[in-house]
Amino acid sequence: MGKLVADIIVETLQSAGVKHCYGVVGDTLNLIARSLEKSEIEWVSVRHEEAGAFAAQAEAQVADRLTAVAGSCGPGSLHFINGIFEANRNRAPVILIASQIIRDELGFDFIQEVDFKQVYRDCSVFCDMIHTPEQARRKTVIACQTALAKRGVAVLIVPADISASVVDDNIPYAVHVARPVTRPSDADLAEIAEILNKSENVVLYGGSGCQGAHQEILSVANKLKAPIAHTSRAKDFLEFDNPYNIGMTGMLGNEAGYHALLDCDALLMLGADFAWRQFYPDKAKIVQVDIDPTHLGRRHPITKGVVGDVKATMASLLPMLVERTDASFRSAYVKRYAKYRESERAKVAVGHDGSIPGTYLTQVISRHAAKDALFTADDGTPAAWAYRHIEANGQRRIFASLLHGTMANGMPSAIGLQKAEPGRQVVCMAGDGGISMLFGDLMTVVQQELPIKIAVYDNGKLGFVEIEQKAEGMLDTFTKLKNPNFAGVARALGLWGETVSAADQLETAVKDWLAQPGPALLHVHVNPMQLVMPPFMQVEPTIGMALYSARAILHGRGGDVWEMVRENFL
Ligand SMILES: Cc1ncc(C[n+]2csc(CCOP(=O)(O)OP(=O)(O)O)c2C)c(N)n1
Ligand SMILES: [Mg+2]
Repeated sequence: MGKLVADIIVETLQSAGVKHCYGVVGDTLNLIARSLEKSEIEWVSVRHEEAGAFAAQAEAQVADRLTAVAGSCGPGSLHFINGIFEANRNRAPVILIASQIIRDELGFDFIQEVDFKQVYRDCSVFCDMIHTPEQARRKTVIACQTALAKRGVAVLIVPADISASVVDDNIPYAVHVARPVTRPSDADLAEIAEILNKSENVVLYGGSGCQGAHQEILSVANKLKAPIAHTSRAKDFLEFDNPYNIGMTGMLGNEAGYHALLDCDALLMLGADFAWRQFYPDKAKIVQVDIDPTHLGRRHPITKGVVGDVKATMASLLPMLVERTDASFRSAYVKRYAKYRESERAKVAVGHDGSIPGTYLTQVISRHAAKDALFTADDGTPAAWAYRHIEANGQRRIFASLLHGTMANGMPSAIGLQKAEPGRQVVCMAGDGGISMLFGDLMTVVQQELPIKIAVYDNGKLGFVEIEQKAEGMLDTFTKLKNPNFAGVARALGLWGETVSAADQLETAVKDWLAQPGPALLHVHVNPMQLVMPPFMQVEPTIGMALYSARAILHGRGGDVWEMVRENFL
């Protein structure tokens, strides 16, 4: 008996593990929507498709399962693009069903015609159209399988006449996902062991590939008496229960991690593809372990690169390493890191005049949030504060746009996390710029009855960009934001909403906010002059700040300079 292609597509998505499909319905998608309604997949209506893509990629990451988004033809499926870039860069298995105008009109600039294959080619691991009704099942299977196996976005373009076709569907194509354990050859392992055994001071440097390998990494660090530095993305996996931790490197990092990498003789990179080349050592031998062979040596020249899962590779390497007794190099950096943490803690306090620095707000949130809370943070100062001031414990997770670096990721990602984990506390740290960008999807939070807790870090500006401009010696340009009372807007939309401006009221406000049973938005006026300091005072930013100060004073804005100095240096 014949089967409707729309049903075949949805059935295949369901068998591949899809639980939610985020999107906005319309014309060419309507038949698929009807099939979805009959299926076990839950449809989540969003207000802007971009928000749906952010949500899907967050769900895909936290639940480690294929998650779907679907759009109508033309603008509908085009709107996902920024979230699709985010998903693909985060290696999140997401499938976009991009519905298309009928085949007969393709190629004639028909109304709403968009060549999705061109548009999505650079941000997907699979991008193809179902050309005939007969190939519907096979192509949907291979799209799902590619997203899961290559870990990224599959874009499946589905012309409306194909969804509406009925075909004989009796060939049992099905999604197969293999999860092999990969480790380097014995010869490769022997070579790595020799480099590490012969080096004096070794540092381990972990990236997001360290997920699930905590114990094996600590065993290697113990044997080599090596400190462990990590990227921001690896914070969730390496900061907790780790006496050898020396924190993050990079612009968000600290000086212990930064200097250890520059001072070591051998660097063992584990599942790290950190992009900024200036943070790599020039004189040390670098050994890189990565599951993706294309990552080996692509950021900085390396001595030896091997392919493997971090967990399996460390377990195989351990017996080949010579146990050391001298832990003085490691102790020096662990102490340096402890000193940095202490001084950071001392610095994080109520601002002058009782104002609320973003760092202080983040510490209060960290103190009161659940032990297994899921955090999202908008690109901008909220992401910087999240990675520096949310305490990791092995259960908490932080989701920020570290690879794509997009604004507005926070609140929509929180939607996906809460859909995936209805029982967990989900906290979004939003910028005033970030939240405004996809503001409409606060209505999705309400419509879906998701008890997400949103804190808006309202500094009245595009703060991070203003810091960049100041570091370049510029006066702030086009960064001001004229904001509404976000709490009032939240209440009008159906969320709980409160505003807080004084530091002495913050603790109570945060507790009230987190205790709300439903969606809640805390609007916090944060100190607008707080800077994100790099782990070292680079020469360029220092000169830049001096130039900015000189220009600001010349423009009669000496008060701004004084406030910036007072909030950050005094
Ligand atoms: C979609 C997008 N547009 C622009 C930028 C450039 N950008 C990076 S951070 C930022 C400012 C963010 O402002 P806000 O959300 O208010 O956070 P703040 O840094 O002020 O705390 C901008 C404009 C970007 N990363 N993504
Ligand atoms: Mg801002």
